[in-house]
Amino acid sequence: MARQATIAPPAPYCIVCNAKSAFDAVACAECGAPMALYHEAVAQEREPCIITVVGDSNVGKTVYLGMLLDMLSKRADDYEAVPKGAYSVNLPHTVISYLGARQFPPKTAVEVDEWMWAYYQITHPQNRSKVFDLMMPDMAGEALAAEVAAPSTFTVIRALLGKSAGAMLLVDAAVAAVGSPQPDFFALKLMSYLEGIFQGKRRKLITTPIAIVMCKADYCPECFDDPRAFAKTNFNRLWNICDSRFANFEFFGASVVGSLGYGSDESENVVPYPLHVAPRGILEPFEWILNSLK
Ligand SMILES: Nc1nc2c(ncn2[C@@H]2O[C@H](COP(=O)(O)OP(=O)(O)OP(=O)(O)O)[C@@H](O)[C@H]2O)c(=O)[nH]1
Ligand SMILES: [Mg+2]
Ligand SMILES: [Zn+2]
Repeated sequence: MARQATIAPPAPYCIVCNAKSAFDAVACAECGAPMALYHEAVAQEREPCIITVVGDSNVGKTVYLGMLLDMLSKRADDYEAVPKGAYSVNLPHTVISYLGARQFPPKTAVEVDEWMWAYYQITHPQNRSKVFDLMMPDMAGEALAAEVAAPSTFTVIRALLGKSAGAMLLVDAAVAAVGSPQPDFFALKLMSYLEGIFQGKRRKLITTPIAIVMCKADYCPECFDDPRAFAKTNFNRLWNICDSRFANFEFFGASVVGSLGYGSDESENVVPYPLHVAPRGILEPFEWILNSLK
C-alpha cells in the first residue's frame, strides 16, 4: 500500500519577536511572550494590532489597563470587546476583584512570564465592519526602567514596541502636581527611547499615535479641566519633546477611584485603600488611539 506523504505544519513563531518556537512551548524562548498569542492569531487569520502601555513603576498601569478592559467587556460607549483566550480575562478579573475588596492590586512582577497579556477583538461602535485585534501586555515598570537605562536588558519590550501601532504613556499626575520633577524626567527618558524605536526617516516627525495618560487625576482635578495646560506646567520637558518630535500625540487626565481611605498594611506602612471606584477619563485615550489608527 502506498504511504501517504504527510506535510508537517509550519513551526510556530513568536508574535512579538518572530523567533521560531517548539510546537509544545508555552512561552517564547527568546523573549518570554506567551505562545498562546500565536495560536490565537492563527485562529483569527490576522496579525494583531499591538498597543503598548508604558510608564514608570507605581503610576497605575495595572489598575488603568484592568479597568479599561473591563469597561470594554461591559460594552462601554457601545464598543464590543471579546477576549481571545481565557488568559486575556485574568487582568481585568484580578483588578476588579481587588477593587471590589477595597484594595489596590499588587505590583507587577519583573519576570516576563508573570506579566498578564490581554488579547481582545474590539469592534468600533460607528463602524461594525472594522475589527481591531488588540494585544496589550501589562508590563512591570521596573522592567521598563531597566530596559530604558540599558537597552536590550528586556528584549521583549523593544520587540513589542517595534511592532506597536500605537502606545499609551502613563504618567503620575499626582506626584507631578506637588512639584516633583521625577515623573517628568522618567517620561522624557521614555519618549526619547520611543523616538529611537519609532524613528523612520531622519528629521521627520514620528506619526505613531501616542496617548499620554495622566493617572491619579483624582488628586489634582484641574488635570481634567485642561489636560494640555496641566501638562505644559507639570510635564514641561515631556510636553516639549512631544511637540518637537511627535506629530500625533494627545494628553488626557484619568482616574479610577472616587474616594480613598488610608490604613496600614502588615508591615505598618500607611497605604491608600480605594473606598469608592469611579472611573473617569479611562476610555478617552483608547478611543483617541483607535480613531488615529482608522
Ligand atoms: N488615587 C489614585 N491612586 C491610584 C489610581 N490608580 C492607581 N493608584 C495607586 O497607584 C498604585 C500603583 O498602581 P498600579 O496599577 O499597581 O501601578 P503599576 O504602574 O502597574 O506599577 P508596576 O506594576 O510596579 O509597574 C496603586 O497601588 C494605588 O495606590 C487612581 O486612579 N487614583
Ligand atoms: Mg503593574
Ligand atoms: Zn518572542
